[in-house]
Amino acid sequence: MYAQMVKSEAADDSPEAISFQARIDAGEKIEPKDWMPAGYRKTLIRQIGQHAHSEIVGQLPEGNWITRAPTLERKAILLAKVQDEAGHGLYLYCAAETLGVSRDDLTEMLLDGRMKYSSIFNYPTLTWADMGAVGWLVDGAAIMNQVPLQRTSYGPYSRAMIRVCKEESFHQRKGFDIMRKMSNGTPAQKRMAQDALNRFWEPSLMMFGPSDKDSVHSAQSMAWKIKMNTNDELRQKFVDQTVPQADYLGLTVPDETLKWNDEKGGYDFAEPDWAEFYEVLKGNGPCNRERLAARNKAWDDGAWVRDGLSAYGQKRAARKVAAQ
Ligand code: FAQ
Repeated sequence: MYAQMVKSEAADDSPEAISFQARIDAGEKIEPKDWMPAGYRKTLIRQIGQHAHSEIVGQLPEGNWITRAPTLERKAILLAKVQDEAGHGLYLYCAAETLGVSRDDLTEMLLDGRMKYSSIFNYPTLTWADMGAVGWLVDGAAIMNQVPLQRTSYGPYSRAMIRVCKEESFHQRKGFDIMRKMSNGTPAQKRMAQDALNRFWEPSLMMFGPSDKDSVHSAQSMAWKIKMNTNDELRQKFVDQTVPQADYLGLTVPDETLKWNDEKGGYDFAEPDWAEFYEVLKGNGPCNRERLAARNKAWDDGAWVRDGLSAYGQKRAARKVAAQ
């Protein structure tokens, strides 16, 4: 149904497409029942779907530490944070559904590898300090990307982002608080914090996507205001925001080339290892298999709930017909 719907839309130089672009240029929001080019719909489904999957798979690295949090308070906070991520996934699946794709279709595309999720979640969380690094760096990068997306052209996506960003800000502060505690703790705790920063720095830079010269979708997505900034612009902003925070913690960003550049008003920094990034995207990261196995198991284990709900729905519908 989804493929059919995408094909049936008018060509890009049609009068509909021209007035659509004029609406985008004027800063209007596009709503689900409005006409939209096939490519716009397809790009949104890809991006919102990938974003939703990232929130859901993103529960796994932190979920790994719920049973081992050092105090009851830390456990309660982590539990709430992981639940928030599940909620973000649900808002985003709902936003994608307004484009005519079902949540089941999206999930199946994730499980059989047709859809991606963020590369960052294919890295393991080895110590408690990683809970700090994930909140500080991963949620920090997510916010950097998502704050501009509050102004994205598609109404349901933009509204989902407003809510998500409020919660992500809390997550980032919670992560920073763990890093602060550990950096000011015993020498062993400080070493753990530094080690977490060392391991999560480059993967966090990769979250913004390939460099602009290699980004496939940026130009068109920005013309449609699906994306508001390029990948490199956001990566630069993230580095500029995060380096002083690392300094405050007394930690060292693992990049010997890192240097303030007065002329550009930002840091010069080393590009992450793009060969590693593409390997992770191909499914060869440290935890890709484990993450997909966990999602497949959850999907299979939940089959009885979905079956029960659809049987109940059918029964109610049959009763309504009988009563008419
Ligand atoms: N990982 O042409 P571009 C979070 C793919 S939320 C995997 O530049 P685009 C919250 C890309 O899909 C994190 N794949 O693509 C949280 C494309 O492949 P395709 C998720 C990546 O779409 C925190 C190809 O490379 N956030 O973390 C990645 O214009 C803590 C070419 O790239 C979002 O999804 C990557 N890092 O720009 C949860 C935000 N980068 O589809 C739990 C919305 C690129 O053609 C715990 N998304 N690719 O096969 C976006 O802003 C964009 O989609 C980008 C990529 C910036 C991610």
